[in-house]
Amino acid sequence: MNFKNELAAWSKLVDDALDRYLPKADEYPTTIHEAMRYSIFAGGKRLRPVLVLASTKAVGGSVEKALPVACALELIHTYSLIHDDLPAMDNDDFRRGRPTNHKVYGEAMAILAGDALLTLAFELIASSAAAFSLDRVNLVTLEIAQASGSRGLIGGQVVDMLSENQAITGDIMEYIHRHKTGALFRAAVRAGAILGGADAEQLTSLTNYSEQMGLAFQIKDDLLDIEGDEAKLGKPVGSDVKNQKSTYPSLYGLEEARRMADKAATDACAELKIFGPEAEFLRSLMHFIINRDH
Ligand code: GRG
Repeated sequence: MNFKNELAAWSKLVDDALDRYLPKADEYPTTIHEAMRYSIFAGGKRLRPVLVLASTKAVGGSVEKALPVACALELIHTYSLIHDDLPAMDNDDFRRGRPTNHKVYGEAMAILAGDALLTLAFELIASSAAAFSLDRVNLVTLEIAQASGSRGLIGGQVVDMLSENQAITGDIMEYIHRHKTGALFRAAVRAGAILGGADAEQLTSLTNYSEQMGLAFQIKDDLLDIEGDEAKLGKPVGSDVKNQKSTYPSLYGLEEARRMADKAATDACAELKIFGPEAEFLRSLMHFIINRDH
């Protein structure tokens, strides 16, 4: 199967599993279940769950058995987006081309929908004990809890909020991205590897892959933002780099940011050399991320 078809097949596997794991929209109390489903099925790329599955496959694990943990990562990612969009945070009206959760269900319900998704994520991880040893489930729980907390995703969000409207150093920007974006990618890859029974060398290589991949993803995200904004304004790409908030292109310039993204992607793939064809999907995923247009 080629990469695009495999990505579509795994995304469908994840979507179907999410549909099974989430309470149905008509289950009482219906509003919260509708609100949870509204954001989960809003057209996300499913990168984090697919990373869990690809990583487990790379070390010879079972994709089917890893599905609850894969879905848990998507639930946590979606909760963070719902909360990030709230008026107290980014105050966004649209996400994935649709009105944000709080615009449809109100602020209180959006907060609760995010809370419920985060809680369900850990319920799903715990339910994996039926398919894996308790040791592995315990390690995966630790991994995902740490990546989601104040030393991970939430820490990144806090530093981002506190840095708003300030000139920040490259180190602070790196902290923000490593935590806000990188932590969940890293946890996804490591969780898949742990579930699949990775040895120490495999786990180290996959961890390094995930960190370089997260960096490449973030720089690409910054580049897409500039290209999108400037296309809308009819300006040549890169003309407004100095007026942007702190991003890789604004701190390092457009050309250097592109070079950094390419280097991170190359370094990510180099980490996969100890794996055989089972890691082909991870290599292609890196290329997909670095070449994506949204
Ligand atoms: C509120 C705890 C809390 C955290 C919020 C996720 C987040 C932290 C903020 C959203 C803004 C942002 C740009 C975050 C960086 C991570 C990122 C690029 C998210 C988008 O990920 P994609 O492209 O999204 O995988 P889809 O929609 O495809 O799932």
